[in-house]
Amino acid sequence: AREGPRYRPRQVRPPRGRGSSVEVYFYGGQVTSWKNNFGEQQLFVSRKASFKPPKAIRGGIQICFPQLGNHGVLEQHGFARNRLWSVDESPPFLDTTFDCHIDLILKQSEEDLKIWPHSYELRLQVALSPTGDLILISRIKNNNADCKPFQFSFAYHTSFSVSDISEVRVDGLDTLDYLDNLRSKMRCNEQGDAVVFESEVDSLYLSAPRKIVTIDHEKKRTLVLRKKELPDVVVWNPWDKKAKVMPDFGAEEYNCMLCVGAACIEKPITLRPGEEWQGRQEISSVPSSYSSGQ
Ligand code: TA6
Repeated sequence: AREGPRYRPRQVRPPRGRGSSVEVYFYGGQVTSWKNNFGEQQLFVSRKASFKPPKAIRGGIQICFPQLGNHGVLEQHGFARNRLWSVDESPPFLDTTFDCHIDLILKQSEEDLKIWPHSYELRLQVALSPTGDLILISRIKNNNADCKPFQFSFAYHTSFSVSDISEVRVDGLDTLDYLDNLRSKMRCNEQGDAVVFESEVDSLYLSAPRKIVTIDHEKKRTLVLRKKELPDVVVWNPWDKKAKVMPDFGAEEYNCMLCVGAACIEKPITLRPGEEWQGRQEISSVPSSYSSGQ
């Protein structure tokens, strides 16, 4: 049966015919397409992705809240990516300088109260800048009437489309400590080391600087990720073995995707009633003449 409009994507295009565009699903509050000003697709979504419950959409930018991974009592990556969001009708609470944006809100549900007994407000603004950059701003507020604080982790689990994963390099993560989830141990990236990909990678870089640069040689393209209030960076590629066992992921698709996203995991955020937090991730896609030193 045709899914209702709630499970169909919303296209967002800037005025004056700029080439950029963004597509968002209310399911998961998830960006599933971002085209830069040249009209080039920057994000990866698996051809085997499901766009309705119970699986989160495989790819795009998953909103992981209130936890990342399964280091907590909730389902993997929390519940926000598995819920139906709605259009946020209240006045844009965030950056109103953008002439192209969509504002979503995830409303508290009775079922969720049972698994996460806190009253919260999670609002997301997805915007395109005049130069075609993609900006995501999330605002989380503690609305607990019982004066209880709550703690959460958060990630923009961002899957980029790349030409050939073995041709991709991530700069800006050198000298950082990182949690290697494959070996469940802390490691350290040496000075000047770019992150390159020859096998499965599942890492959480801690307290990364504000700018992360992903360089895709074949596409002659550089993605620059900037972030605020999101100190950590998740980096993930399942490689061939994992790819084969994920039902919503094509066996060969590990070659053409890379997840690099801003997160706040190592030190979860605590909000007291009435307090709020804003986490911002901005990505620009520039021709690869750009050097990461800039
Ligand atoms: O990137 C962090 C991570 O937790 C990886 O360990 C891997 O599990 C990935 O997210 C995908 O998780 P998912 O629940 O979407 O299959």
